Amino acid sequence: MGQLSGLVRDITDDEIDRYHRDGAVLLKGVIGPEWIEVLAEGLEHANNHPDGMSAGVAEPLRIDQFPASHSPLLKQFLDQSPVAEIVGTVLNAPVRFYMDQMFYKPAGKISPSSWHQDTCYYNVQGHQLARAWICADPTPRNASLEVVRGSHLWNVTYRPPVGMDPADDPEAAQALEDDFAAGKILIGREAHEHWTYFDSFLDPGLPQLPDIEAAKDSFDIMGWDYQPGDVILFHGDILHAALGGAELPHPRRSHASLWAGPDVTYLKRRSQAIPDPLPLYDYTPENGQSLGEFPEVFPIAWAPED
Ligand SMILES: O=C(O)CCC(=O)C(=O)O
Repeated sequence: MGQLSGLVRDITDDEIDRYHRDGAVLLKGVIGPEWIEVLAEGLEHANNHPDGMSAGVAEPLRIDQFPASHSPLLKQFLDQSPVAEIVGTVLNAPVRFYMDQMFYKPAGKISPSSWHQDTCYYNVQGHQLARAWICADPTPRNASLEVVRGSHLWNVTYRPPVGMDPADDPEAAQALEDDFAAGKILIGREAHEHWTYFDSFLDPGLPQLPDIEAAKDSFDIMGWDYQPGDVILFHGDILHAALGGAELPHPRRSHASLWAGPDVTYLKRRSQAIPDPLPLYDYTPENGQSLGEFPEVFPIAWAPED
């Protein structure tokens, strides 16, 4: 493995403007090949060491929550690669790491990831939630990410398309409603031991996602051919998906990390589908508290120079 480099090139003002205007931008060639080797090995390690949060959503797709917590090379990637700097440069703000995910799609017919927003799955909100999507493998547009341009500014939180439907189990749903009304968070610490997407509550109070796939021409969709070293940076509220069905001779191994700028605050959501970061369960965060109030859990990962 060669020497580990910093940011390969500067992020341009035009790229920063496009992120804020469109809600997503492809940053071409910003991460060096030696970091992609670290990423690839880190993803292989996570894939070979499933834990209680490695949900086989629909085999052979593997999605891991917080994979860097059990893959030392992924942790190194998050701590030392230029990812935090890239996010902080685009936000022009200090950034804190919130969580990461692995989407491991084996060679052959690539599974889709259906349309969704990210932030409605988590107990956080803010305009400065940004997601860095980085793939260890070349990925043509028909297997990489697509987004609905500008949907980060629609000011709507859609219902995540996962979870227990209250219509199927009204009693269990009422118990969850009661817990929520009593100020409890719905997904506890134990979820880090055993968790699936279907443990959450399909919040009927949130609007259902539009059927984007069925009416694709009605939406302004952006997507990109992706090469390792690129970063697709997108806003936490943007609608996005990955197409399925493309045949690839190699796996399509992606890592997505979620980063928070200063305006990001804690928010208990009925639609929470992903557990809070494990160390946060040692605290009792209240709605509206800034993540910066928990510096042991969310230290500043990168900050612009004054
Ligand atoms: O890589 C994928 O297939 C999906 C990624 C995604 O939905 C995300 O990072 O939020």
